Amino acid sequence: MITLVVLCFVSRAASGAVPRGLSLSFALLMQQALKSLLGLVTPAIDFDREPCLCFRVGWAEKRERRMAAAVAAAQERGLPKIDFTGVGQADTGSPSWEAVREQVMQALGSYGCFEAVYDRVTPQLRGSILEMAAEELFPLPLEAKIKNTSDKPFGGYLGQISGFDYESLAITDAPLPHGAPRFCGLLWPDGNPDFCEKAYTFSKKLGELEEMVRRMVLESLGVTEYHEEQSASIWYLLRFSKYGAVGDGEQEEEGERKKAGYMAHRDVNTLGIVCQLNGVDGLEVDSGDGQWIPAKPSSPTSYFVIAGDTFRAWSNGRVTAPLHRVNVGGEDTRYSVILFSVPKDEAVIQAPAELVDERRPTLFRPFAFGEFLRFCATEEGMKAECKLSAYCGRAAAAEAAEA
Ligand SMILES: O=C(O)CCC(=O)C(=O)O
Repeated sequence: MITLVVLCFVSRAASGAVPRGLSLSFALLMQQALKSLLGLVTPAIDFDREPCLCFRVGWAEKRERRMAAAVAAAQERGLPKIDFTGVGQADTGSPSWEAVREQVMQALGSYGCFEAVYDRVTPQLRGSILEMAAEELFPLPLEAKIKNTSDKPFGGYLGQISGFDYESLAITDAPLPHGAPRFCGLLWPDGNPDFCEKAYTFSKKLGELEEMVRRMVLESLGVTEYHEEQSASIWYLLRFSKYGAVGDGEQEEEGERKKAGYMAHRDVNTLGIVCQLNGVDGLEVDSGDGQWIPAKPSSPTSYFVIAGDTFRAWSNGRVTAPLHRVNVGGEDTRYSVILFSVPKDEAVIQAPAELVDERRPTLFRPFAFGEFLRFCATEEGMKAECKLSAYCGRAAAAEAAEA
């Protein structure tokens, strides 16, 4: 959810076709974003200002080599990898907990993301989740899938976007006993008890990882006393996503190969735990210096933990919320499932006094999460490069105070 992002895809949008159901300016914006995602628009640095035409070839080659070297360096560097094996919620204070905690804070402070090796979800359970998603959930008729509705923006079924081969369904309160039965009861006449039970166990285990990570951050920042209050203000959403296979040459349009993915975005919630279900890579995270680092799971027990805007605001910028995207262009369908921790609408996101001082003044004005979410769904919010800064960054806060 709550990754207020528009799915992208494609040569279609990049070549000018406007997805139905979107306003023209928003569609143009999307095209721009898509073109940039697909490398069709030159980035901010104006590489096109060549010094002299006769040096063009050498200059372009040098530029390509420089860029290739930067990409290779980012790929080599990879994302931090943290092993949670043997570390559970009951281990708070143990040396192994503290060692993992240090790495978690370091990773979320610099990248806002890391690969977690977490063996509490067995590869068998993970395999069943893939099987159920690919063979039972996504093949359901559209009439069934659209019953997955929500009163929150981006909280239910997403799909049927012209030219974008992407679909997604979400279980609200998945780690609670009522979440999966409510979802399954709407989609299958018999409530699919097997799906229900597995989705519940899976999200409960991921919820435990989410809670550990959040606790470690609060401990590192010396504000553990807020953990319970923060946990009470959060709910969980489990989102299944399917990125259609791009197919072979037959689907090429005007010589351009179709691509599928999710354009670069920051999540707005607290944390997201991404599980790439099949072996189709595509998730990439901005290194902070303009390079995209591929998030390739290194084991069948790997997950990517990604911090969202809310955690960034609450920690007064100690936690980074990274730009990330999904870049899929191959012949295989990609399946992923993500557990998001989402603040309740009425939760007020405000950095604790302990995290604010003269040297580190508050970066964002306090905001009610539901209001922020609604802003993100407006055209202004969609356009904003950084939604959090646009909504409640210090400049925005100063303007609001003056008005
Ligand atoms: O499917 C994925 O791997 C990640 C999708 C994503 O970035 C999101 O839903 O926010």
